[in-house]
Amino acid sequence: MMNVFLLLGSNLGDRNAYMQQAVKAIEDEVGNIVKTSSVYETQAWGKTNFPDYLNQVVLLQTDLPAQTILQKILHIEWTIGRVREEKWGPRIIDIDILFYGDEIINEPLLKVPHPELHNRRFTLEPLAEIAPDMVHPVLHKTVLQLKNELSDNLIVKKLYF
Ligand code: PH2
Ligand code: MG
Ligand code: MG
Repeated sequence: MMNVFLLLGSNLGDRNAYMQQAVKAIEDEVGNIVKTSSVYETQAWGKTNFPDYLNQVVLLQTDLPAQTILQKILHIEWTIGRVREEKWGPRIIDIDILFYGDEIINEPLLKVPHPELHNRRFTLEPLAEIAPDMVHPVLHKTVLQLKNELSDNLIVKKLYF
């Protein structure tokens, strides 16, 4: 079994409902969720004039290959109703693979660990809540260390568990 960390995000419409739909679809179609972080409300990163996001990290265990997981999460985004538009633009749901065990994947449409993970407080705060000791297989630092070294000071606040 592989430990797979996913990041969920939503900053458009009924954010709570979309996040819940995503968690349920992941359980049904991708694998057993063994841990979930709290839900955080986070300032939009990249283009900061966009509405705040909800973000949450989930840990699941699955035997599926990473490419299959990618196909499944794209399908889930699509069934929830995501329309792909502007890069970093508002979206009702986004599901990204953060870690796939400690594997390093460098394919055109799939880079794991997520290449921006270590630069983003909205990712590292929820990730550190459930996996502070996880070692980043490229940077060889724990999630907690990466969080402590962040220079991203956009607001990230824990909403509820
Ligand atoms: N996702 C992005 C761009 N900016 N900002 C926050 N706070 N949360 C996100 O999930 C997010 C973002 C691209 O996927
Ligand atoms: Mg994303
Ligand atoms: Mg994405």
